[in-house]
Amino acid sequence: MKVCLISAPTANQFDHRAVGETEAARIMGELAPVGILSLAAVLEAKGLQPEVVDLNRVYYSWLQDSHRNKTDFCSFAGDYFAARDFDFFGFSTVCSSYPVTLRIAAEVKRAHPKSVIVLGGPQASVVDVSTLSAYPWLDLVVRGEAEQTLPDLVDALAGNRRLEAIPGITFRRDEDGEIVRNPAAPLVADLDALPFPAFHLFPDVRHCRHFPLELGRGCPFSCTFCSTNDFFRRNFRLKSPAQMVADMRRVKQTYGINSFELVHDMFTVDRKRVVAFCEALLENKRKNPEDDFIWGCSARTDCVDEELIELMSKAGCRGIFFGIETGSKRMQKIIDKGLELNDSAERVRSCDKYKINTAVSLMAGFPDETMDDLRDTAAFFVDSLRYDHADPQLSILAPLAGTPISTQHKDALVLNDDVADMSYRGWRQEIEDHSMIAAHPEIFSSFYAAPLPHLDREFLKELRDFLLNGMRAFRRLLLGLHQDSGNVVDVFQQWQQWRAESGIHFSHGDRTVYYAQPQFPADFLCFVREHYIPISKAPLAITALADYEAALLGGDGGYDKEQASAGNPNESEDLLSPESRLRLLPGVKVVKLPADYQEIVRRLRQKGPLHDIAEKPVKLAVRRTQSGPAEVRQLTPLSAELLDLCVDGYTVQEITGEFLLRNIEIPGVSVDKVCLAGIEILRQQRLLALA
Ligand code: B12
Ligand code: SF4
Repeated sequence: MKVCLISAPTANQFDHRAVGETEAARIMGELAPVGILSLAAVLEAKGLQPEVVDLNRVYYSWLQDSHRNKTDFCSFAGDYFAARDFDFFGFSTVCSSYPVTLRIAAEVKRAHPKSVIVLGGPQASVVDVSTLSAYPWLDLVVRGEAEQTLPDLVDALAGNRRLEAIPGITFRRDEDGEIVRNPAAPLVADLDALPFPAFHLFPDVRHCRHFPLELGRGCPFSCTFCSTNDFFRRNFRLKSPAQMVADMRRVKQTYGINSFELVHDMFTVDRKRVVAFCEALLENKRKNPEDDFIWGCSARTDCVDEELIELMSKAGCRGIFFGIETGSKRMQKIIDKGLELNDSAERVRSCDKYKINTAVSLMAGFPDETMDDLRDTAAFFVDSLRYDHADPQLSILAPLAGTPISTQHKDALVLNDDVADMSYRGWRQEIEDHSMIAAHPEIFSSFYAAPLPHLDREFLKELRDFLLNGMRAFRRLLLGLHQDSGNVVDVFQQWQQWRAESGIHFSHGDRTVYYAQPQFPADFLCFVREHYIPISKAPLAITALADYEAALLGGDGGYDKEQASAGNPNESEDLLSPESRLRLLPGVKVVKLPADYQEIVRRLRQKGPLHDIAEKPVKLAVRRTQSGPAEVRQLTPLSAELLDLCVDGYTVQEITGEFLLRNIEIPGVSVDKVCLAGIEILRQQRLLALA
């Protein structure tokens, strides 16, 4: 039997910008479909030769081609499969791209009517019966983990067994068209016994920066919005530390990659096993110092402590995804997450201390949520900005099929253009997808929004856009405003009123576009200066923060020499002569502020008062980096004088002369020595270069 396994399309990174082949290969590599590669390895072990098709790659080819050829993606994919002959087409499914996956499956059935069309993965598994009932071109759904089911199914389809005898499948019976749901298949008890996933069938994986490797399955908790706990039947399993280390070494040897995204929804359930894993990694590194593995994982804040975080950091952990979900104590109980929020904030701080980046994942739009709950979530979001290694995220609840929350509200789900996150953050929707979604809320519930009796939906969506884009454009100012006002939502409401009065309006569709564009931070800074600072309790601190952000955004308050020559990368080794002329390095700006920026940042980090920040003009050197936060250095008065003179194009000799004229001196040190030493320090700090 010729088997083709097809990944669910999940790459939306290509939608809004041109992405070259190298970056595209990296993106697709990092989205490697671990589930079907595991299945492909199991089939290979049984002597079959399955093929794997990555729909992300087909999508990328379509985008490259679409300027010349005006077909839609679905027909393009249909043509792609029409030219390939298989007996078995197995589609992996995820909620966000389920409609387009089903439409592509229809094209495949049209081109290969005798083939069997099979679905698997987290979405089809929970809407198996309704999907088969609604779409006659589909033959079968494999529910849940499929390493044991798939080989049996292939055997049955080859005529060696009856479908009724295969646990874990739902199928359309040939004789009468009836949909039959067999009992569930057993879980894979020993994950170590699975073969290494067939990454050799997925060439893009070699371009990964972070290689996806499965660490385990199943989470014992029961959050009401989560689908994955039920999917793996709350049965927590981990691969053994020895197996994980062996898999990581194998990746390093085969692909030369030592950074890993370890796939598990909730790795840290069992502290002892996390310790054992970290110790195995440290032991491996002692034996093989070249194995400098770094990795990221998912955890709950109540299943880690500072000591464990320190050990994880030593063992190479560089990123943790924390699902905090809501900043409201009340909502924590309602959604059965049950986190103690002060502890959660402490864990984010501990990770910052050990330089572990944290995704602080929050959600809003729960049916029971009130304005007070939303304020608490917004506060948790902004509070986490005080830690440089924290990356807060805010999504609007998408009720996933089969979850308690979507079942409870199934008759009150709301459909409009961009209600739930899935509609625009998930994979691109076509008109045809919209009609499928509208016709079958029970199958596509994640494209709907939950009812919000206590909140204004438009307010929530705009707040979300405001926070996400505000954090990117003016992180510390946002934190300062939150701290000064008591809650960022109050500032947001004032901003909403100001922008309406200032004639900044947008229709629903344009809101997200407006917030993502540079016009938003520019308008917002006007708001802060015109409206907020006059009523602020800490006008000086807020002015300093606003001036700093304005300078970074390219507004007033700073000067840079990006037009300066890029300079020689080894230039700090070149000797200075009296005739040497200096320039700011590209990307460096000098910003003048009315108050001590370092002190303001220190107080923001410690939630200290801002109102008594005193007037103290300072200068900062800021270097913008390509990614990540800008590097900031508050300049000593001497360095500030030197930089000023360098920016004005003076030679070392002229600078010395100016110093003499301005009476700048350090007792006991000659002026030329002060100048030379100061300039050397600025060069080592990579602020200055020889012109
Ligand atoms: C890694 C991951 C991602 C990665 C990308 C993964 C990729 N390859 O593209 C990223 C971070 C990008 C991502 C994004 C999203 N994700 Co995600 N993700 C995961 C995660 C954590 C691991 C997936 C994995 O590798 N699992 C391990 C393998 C072994 O399991 P598996 O994939 O389920 O495969 C097994 C079975 O399903 C089955 N199977 C799978 N395919 C097939 C096909 C056939 C033919 C057969 C027979 C069987 C079969 O057999 C496999 C082996 O047993 C899962 C949660 C989880 N633990 O699975 C969520 C999960 C898949 N994601 C989910 C969601 C909701 C999303 C987002 C929509 C979130 C969002 N709002 O942005 C986005 C969608 C992105 C998009 N643009 O469409 C949900 C899906 C729920 C659903 N009903 O579909 C999950 C289950 C988590 C959850 N919250 O419940 N995700
Ligand atoms: S802890 Fe995470 S994985 Fe576990 S049920 Fe809750 S949301 Fe799902």
